[in-house]
Amino acid sequence: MRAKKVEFDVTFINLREKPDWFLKISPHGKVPVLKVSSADGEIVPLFESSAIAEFLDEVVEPRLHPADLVKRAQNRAWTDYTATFSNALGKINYAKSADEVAAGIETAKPCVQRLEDAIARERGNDGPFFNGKEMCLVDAAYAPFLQRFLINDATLQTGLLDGFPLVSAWAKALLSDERVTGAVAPEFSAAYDENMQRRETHVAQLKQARAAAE
Ligand SMILES: N[C@@H](CCC(=O)N[C@@H](CS)C(=O)NCC(=O)O)C(=O)O
Repeated sequence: MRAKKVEFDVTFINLREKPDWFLKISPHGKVPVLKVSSADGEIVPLFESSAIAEFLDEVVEPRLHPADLVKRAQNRAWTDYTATFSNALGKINYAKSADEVAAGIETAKPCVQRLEDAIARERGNDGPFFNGKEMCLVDAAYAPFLQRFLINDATLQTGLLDGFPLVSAWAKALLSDERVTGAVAPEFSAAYDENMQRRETHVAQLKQARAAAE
């Protein structure tokens, strides 16, 4: 919505204490949910980020999906791949020991390699976004996962992205863009750190040890 300059109201919720109004409108109790007006003026909740993004792309100009049908299908396929990608990065983010982090890095490498290959093969320009100069729906799909990984990587320093210059530059472009950084609650970084502590992750242990040593 920020990329399309749509005016909207956003309510951030605590996922550990989901409000009743939210549970009433979210079919599977997950975020995001977008309330929109249907053709007959009824307010209906849309859910699942991909479905929401596709809907917005159909109703609000400019189109972020490529005009070319094959390219569009390829983009949708890479958006689907976020499930595998986020799963792999989750193994690093939620690792409870240095050994688990190291194993997570090994699991993530082939996933990042696939993205690196896709950009090298399919983009045909210097970016900085997945398709080129303009942000697209694939960018919107990957940004949250890259954002969370990079918050932790500032501490973990896995070097995971170092071997993948295209993905690395892509992540940098996304995380220096206000449409991405402005999409989370102002207290996001602190709340994310607290989540890491609650889950007793290795990254939280490292942060605590460093803070204690300072
Ligand atoms: N495939 C869904 C996943 C939504 C999802 O997993 N949301 C998470 C946060 S990123 C959530 O609401 N979790 C709360 C819960 O499962 O209770 C999408 O992309 O919209």
